[in-house]
Amino acid sequence: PSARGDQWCFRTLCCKGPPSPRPEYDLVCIGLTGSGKTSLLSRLCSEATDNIGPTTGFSIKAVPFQNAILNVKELGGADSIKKYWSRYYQGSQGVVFILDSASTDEDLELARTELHSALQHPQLCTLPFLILANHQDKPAARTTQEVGQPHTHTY
Ligand SMILES: Nc1nc2c(ncn2[C@@H]2O[C@H](COP(=O)(O)OP(=O)(O)OP(=O)(O)O)[C@@H](O)[C@H]2O)c(=O)[nH]1
Ligand SMILES: [Mg+2]
Repeated sequence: PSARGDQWCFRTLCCKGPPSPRPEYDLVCIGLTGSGKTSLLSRLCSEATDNIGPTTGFSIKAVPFQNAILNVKELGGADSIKKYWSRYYQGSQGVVFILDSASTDEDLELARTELHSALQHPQLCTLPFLILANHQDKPAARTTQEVGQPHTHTY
């Protein structure tokens, strides 16, 4: 190999420097049980989404994007866990709230109540807030506009 080639190899292997670090942000992900929090985060991490069970407690995933890494803390949505959500809000820099757009009206109202208390929580109320209307593939799914409408009872 020529001296030039050696030099090229050396430069390529040694002089490239570390990849520029991506900024990291800490997010909290909430929503009723079954809304699809773990499924969504697993998909974003290119992990298998079959055999996902309800999250007991919380789970943290580092979700890589081109310009940033989001460290997302999912809080399980079961009733026994939901009541402790606010204990895990501290340090969050953003919020993702997942809705099941195909749920019953009753569950959607329950989700609305939880969403409103999260939006009003002192540790969350100033943060960027994403509300994701999930389960859009189901025939019964409400559109994002319908999800946003206040529920009207029809008798
Ligand atoms: N059809 C459909 N099914 C979904 C979707 N998202 C999640 N699921 C299914 O819904 C079920 C519950 O999903 P999870 O991701 O465990 O829900 P979760 O919000 O993490 O639930 P908890 O951890 O109990 O709070 C699983 O069987 C998923 O396969 C979706 O967009 N469409
Ligand atoms: Mg989960």
